[in-house]
Amino acid sequence: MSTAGKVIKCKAAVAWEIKKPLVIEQIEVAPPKAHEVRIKILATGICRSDDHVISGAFTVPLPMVLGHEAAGVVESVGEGVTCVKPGDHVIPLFNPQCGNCSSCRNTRGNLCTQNDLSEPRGLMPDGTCRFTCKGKSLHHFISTSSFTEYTVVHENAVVKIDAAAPLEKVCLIGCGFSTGYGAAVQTAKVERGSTCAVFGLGGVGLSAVMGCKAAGASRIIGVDINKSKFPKALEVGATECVNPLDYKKPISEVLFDLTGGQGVDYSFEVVGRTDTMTAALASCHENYGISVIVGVPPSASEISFNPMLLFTGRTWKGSVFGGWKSKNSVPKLVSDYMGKKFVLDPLITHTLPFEKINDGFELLRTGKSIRTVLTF
Ligand code: COD
Ligand code: ZN
Repeated sequence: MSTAGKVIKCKAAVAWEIKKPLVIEQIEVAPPKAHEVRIKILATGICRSDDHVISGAFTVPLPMVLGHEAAGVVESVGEGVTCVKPGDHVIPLFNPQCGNCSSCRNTRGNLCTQNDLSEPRGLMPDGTCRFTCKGKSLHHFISTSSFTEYTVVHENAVVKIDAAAPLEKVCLIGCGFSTGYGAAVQTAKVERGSTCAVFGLGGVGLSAVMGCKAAGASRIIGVDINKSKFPKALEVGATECVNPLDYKKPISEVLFDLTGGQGVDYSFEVVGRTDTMTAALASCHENYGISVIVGVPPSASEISFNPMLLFTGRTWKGSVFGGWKSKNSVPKLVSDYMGKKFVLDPLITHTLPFEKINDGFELLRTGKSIRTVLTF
């Protein structure tokens, strides 16, 4: 029996309050309005940003259905939707691509003004919600909300992918993988034969390592204070790893020593700390070095640094969603995965049934997992 046009009752993990576990509830999901798409979610990763909401570090309106790194199948579409149809395999896009705003129109831009990241309202673009639970409206998370069996997104925040792609793997292309990989191949545009340093070897940092490797870097130095991260980094492409805690001198000097006094061509900050941001900048070549900030800094933090670091010619840039225009790039990244241009398996350390979502968060908080994928 078709569910199109009807309210769907299903399971979702609801964030009612910060610093509390998510609660599996039965919720009602309204049908998609014009230019909206209702998706049956089949796999979703747990990302650090979801946990930032629960810990209170990322302020959003509650109650909310979190989750944003996902893949699923279109259940039904609202009036006027032409980009997808029921049955299509899709990835929701936390960074939409409307095609009309200044960022979408600029060849170098990718942070669509329709995003709900910078000042989260937790609503559909028309200002309303599609989820209710116990008579209360639940907010949407960064244009996606995937910790639910069904979600509704705007057509600008979803893209069709190859139906043959394994959803429980390619869901990572919805956030973590693309963020790190794109920082290297898209934002920094790492050149063949170059030397790179990646600060922070979590899931996003490992994806940056993979991007440096795919771009043909000949040396990729992993930097992390937790040496248990090194074997996996070496497995996905790092050529060596260093632990700043093993040295008395600043890590930037260590990296200069390792590169014959030159510094690295490209450095990536994938930790989210201001001290590692300046250390990564200082580690790259004084003239043509490029340093990319991928980690989200603590809110309201500031950096003071010696402007000579930039005066000599270094470039310091940031990267959101790996610099990719989401609608254009996500299907291509899925094809590249299918064409074995990169792997995702090393990033997926745990797969759990959706009901075990809070266990998945615990694995993330205790540093035991890289990515946990929840299946429905
Ligand atoms: N020096 C070196 N490494 C360090 C240091 C330090 N001082 N401190 C911690 N680390 C290491 C940790 O040991 C850990 O291995 C790594 O840094 C961080 O890894 P994780 O697992 O905490 O984090 P990731 O890889 O999941 O990445 C999270 C980011 C920190 C990059 C976070 O900012 C993020 O998720 N960024 C993506 C931004 C984004 O686009 N968000 C929007 C939607 S998600
Ligand atoms: Zn994410």
